[in-house]
Amino acid sequence: MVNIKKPLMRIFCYIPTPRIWKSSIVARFLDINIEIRGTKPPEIKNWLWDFDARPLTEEDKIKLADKTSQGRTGFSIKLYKTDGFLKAHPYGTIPAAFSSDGKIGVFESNSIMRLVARLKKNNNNIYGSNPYETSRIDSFLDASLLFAKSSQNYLLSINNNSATIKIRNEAKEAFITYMTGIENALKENKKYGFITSKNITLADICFFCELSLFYREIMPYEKSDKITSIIKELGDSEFKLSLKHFHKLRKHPNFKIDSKKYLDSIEKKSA
Ligand SMILES: N[C@@H](CCC(=O)N[C@@H](CS)C(=O)NCC(=O)O)C(=O)O
Repeated sequence: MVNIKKPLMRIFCYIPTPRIWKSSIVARFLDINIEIRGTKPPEIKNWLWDFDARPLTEEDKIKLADKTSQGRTGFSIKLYKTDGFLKAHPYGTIPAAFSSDGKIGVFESNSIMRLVARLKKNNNNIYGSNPYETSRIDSFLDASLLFAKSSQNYLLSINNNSATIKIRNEAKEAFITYMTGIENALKENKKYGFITSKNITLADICFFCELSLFYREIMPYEKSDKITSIIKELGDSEFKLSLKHFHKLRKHPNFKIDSKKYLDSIEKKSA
């Protein structure tokens, strides 16, 4: 829970993950209460994927055996997804957000983050203050998806020991493209130090979370020393402003709550 008011939405996912931070950081900025339901990544396969998500009992597993479906992205085993879950979430993925009555499903972490921002109607410029600013923020969120696709492919291959130089280099190309746009935007807006505006917006939050997600690739890949870290290879000078922005944001209290332990642990393991 982010605060004590009645939650305006629920998100089901494994935790921690920077994909969820997109929403929890926005919720903190806007003082919106969202409910996050889930468990550690290895345990999520033993949960019922539903609006009313919960750990499965042995009895559930027998009763729901014919309701399982093969996981596609990041899961090599069968998952227990209810019909209600699949109706609300046609791609069957997590993070999975629901309206507080469970009737409307919102998927894709960027869209879930946008929902949080839209729940606060007044005094809110975190998603831009006119249609042009909002759409420019959307442009950065859409651009991040192209990077996220290759990044996810690479990170999953690291997780299951199947990384290849080809997968790594595709991720490198996507990373360079994404970061070049961020770097150029920060250069243009140097006076304020944010990606699109005078203040933090969803573009900055999305950037922070996508880079946090990618950050785990700085840890050594034990299966092969030919797969080396992209971030380390490119060093600090290539995307100077972007990396400075990332390290500045991680110190902000609304970011730090989620990210400190996660990023510190990655850095410790990569030292
Ligand atoms: N681009 C999506 C990624 C969602 C995604 O790929 N989720 C995976 C876990 S990382 C999933 O739910 N897989 C379930 C399955 O394959 O059935 C986002 O940012 O929300």
